[in-house]
Amino acid sequence: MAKRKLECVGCDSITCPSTIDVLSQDIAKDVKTAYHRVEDRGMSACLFGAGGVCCRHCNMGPCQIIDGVDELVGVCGATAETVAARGFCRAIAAGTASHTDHAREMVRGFIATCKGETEHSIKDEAKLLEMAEIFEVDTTDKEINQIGIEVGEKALAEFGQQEGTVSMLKRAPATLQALWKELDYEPRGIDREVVEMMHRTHMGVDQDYKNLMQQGSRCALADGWGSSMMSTDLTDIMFGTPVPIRAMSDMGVLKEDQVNITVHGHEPLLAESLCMAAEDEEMLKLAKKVGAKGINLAGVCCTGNEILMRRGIPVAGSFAQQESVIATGAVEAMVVDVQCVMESLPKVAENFHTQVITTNYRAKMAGAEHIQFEEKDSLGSAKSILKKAIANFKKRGKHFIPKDVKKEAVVGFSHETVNYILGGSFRGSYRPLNDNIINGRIRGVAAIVGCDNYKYSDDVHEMVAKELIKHDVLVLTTGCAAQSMAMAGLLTPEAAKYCGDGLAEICETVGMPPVLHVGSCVDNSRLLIATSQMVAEGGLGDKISDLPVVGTAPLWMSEKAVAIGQYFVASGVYVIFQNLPITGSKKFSKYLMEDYENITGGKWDIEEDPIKLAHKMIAQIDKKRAALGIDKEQERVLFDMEMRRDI
Ligand code: BF8
Ligand code: SF4
Repeated sequence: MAKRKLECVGCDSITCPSTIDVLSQDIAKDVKTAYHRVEDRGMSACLFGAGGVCCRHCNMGPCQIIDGVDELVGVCGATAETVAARGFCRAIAAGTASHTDHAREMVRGFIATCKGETEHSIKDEAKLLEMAEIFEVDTTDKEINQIGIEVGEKALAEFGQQEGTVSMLKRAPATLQALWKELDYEPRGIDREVVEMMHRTHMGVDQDYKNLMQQGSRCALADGWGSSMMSTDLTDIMFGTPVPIRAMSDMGVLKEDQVNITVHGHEPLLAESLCMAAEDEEMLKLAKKVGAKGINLAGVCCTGNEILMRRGIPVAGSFAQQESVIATGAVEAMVVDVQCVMESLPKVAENFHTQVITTNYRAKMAGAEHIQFEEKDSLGSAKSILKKAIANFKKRGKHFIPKDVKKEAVVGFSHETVNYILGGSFRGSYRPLNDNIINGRIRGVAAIVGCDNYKYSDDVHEMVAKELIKHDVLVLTTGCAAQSMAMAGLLTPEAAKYCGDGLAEICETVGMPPVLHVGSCVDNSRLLIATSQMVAEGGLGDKISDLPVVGTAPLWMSEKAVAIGQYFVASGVYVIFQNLPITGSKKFSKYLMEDYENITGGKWDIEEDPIKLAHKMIAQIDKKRAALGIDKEQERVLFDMEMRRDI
């Protein structure tokens, strides 16, 4: 098939071979992607917006503020720091609301499951019992589903709770819990913090950027240590806590001779039900009837991560590839639910036989067909969706599946797995991780999380990760960043070849990749638990802020990333992005990027250049190592057999 020249400047930022290959085929010649729209729009970002100093919170504006120019404060008198803080806090509120509304659906689905109203069941009883302890549910003489109902109802009540604190905070180190109490950061109820944040950012309410950020932190903690953590745990209990599993990723996972269905979005109830339905004899027979050899499910974005981590179902693409996946012409249906779904998808699908199917009453799209996913008839809903896709198979016309680009990856590193993979199957413990940080084989730990963003080249995650592992920094990854890592071949033990000597030795001994896939964006809560367990294990200080641990979401685009960043900063972690809408205010930028370190021990930073960004992370790790007194060059002792067995 002939290729066309990609005539857009945005495409200079594509390095992914499969994306280039798909978009340059003849069949994709009329497809417009975000790369094209970046070029077509022909506008650079508004400097006021990019700097966070454009306010449209009331109809006297919009007001563009110039920091330090008296005439250019808002009509109401709002200064640059107030406007930047209000905008930043609204992003936290929106991100928290998204994770929270997702989590609420998971809790409701969990309760329905425990009541026997869905086709799912409890898979991880031990984890449910741990949760019962946290939520103070008496388990004596109760059968497991009853315990589940009581845990679920207590979890659900925390969304609307007005007083007290959310239960999961108890999992944080005692030092951090005490600090949150002192700072008045403890979330009282999950929804309450989002509502209060929206109120305080309304015109004429909170006009003190420091006070706004007090609520910004409380709201973000309601996300990380509240709704996201609940969602991750209940999802694990229902669908299984991930364990390492080999799987494939990239558009090459689509199959010539099968009905290809891609699942895109975030809520795993839909994806899990589709997985179950795709194994159903009736569905397989229907597929055969239309000439297909089977049903091939593949994930996109975070839903992709959920089924990849738990079932080894392949991932076809990340956020940036969602349009390209359709542009293969080989997808019978793209099934979507909520979040990160581009409005352009039905338009792209018009060029092919692909049916875009929306499934959630909260998220409909013009040009898509809606089939409501009913959680109480999950298998029935999933089958209706599959039937639609199967019927489409015969309509598949010219298509192009990039053949040689699918990449193998080892995924499924829940914080429990990290515990066991480094601690041995008989004594799960973070001791070996802490010891190897103390002895310097592992310099520190970095989280690379978050989205893709067409503003920058698509290999930023890969560049940052390679620079970090080269300097012996163990990388944990989630979200679309994890998918880029898979496509770059960094999620395999063989990627040890990119590591410094110390980290390479650990990876070779344990047989693990230097970049560990920890899950979807909601699963960043696993990283909070991992850091808490590192503190509990001892030897690396008594606070999360003492640990040589850092985080980044370099290519962030979603407001969820801001909420995630803030819950890490409020927990004591250094977080760096390529840009943030705060630079229009000197005071507010200084507050987040310098002063915050004296409040929580964590802070924000910005660096556009990926390699410099990685080195800022390394410098922060080294600063923490020096403070812990573990920065001295130690004599390098190679692992002997006994030490290998020990690890
Ligand atoms: O929650 S990483 S582009 S898919 S927001 Fe969206 Fe960003 Fe991907 Fe998942 Ni997370
Ligand atoms: Fe302008 Fe103040 Fe209204 Fe914002 S709230 S739009 S700064 S007048």
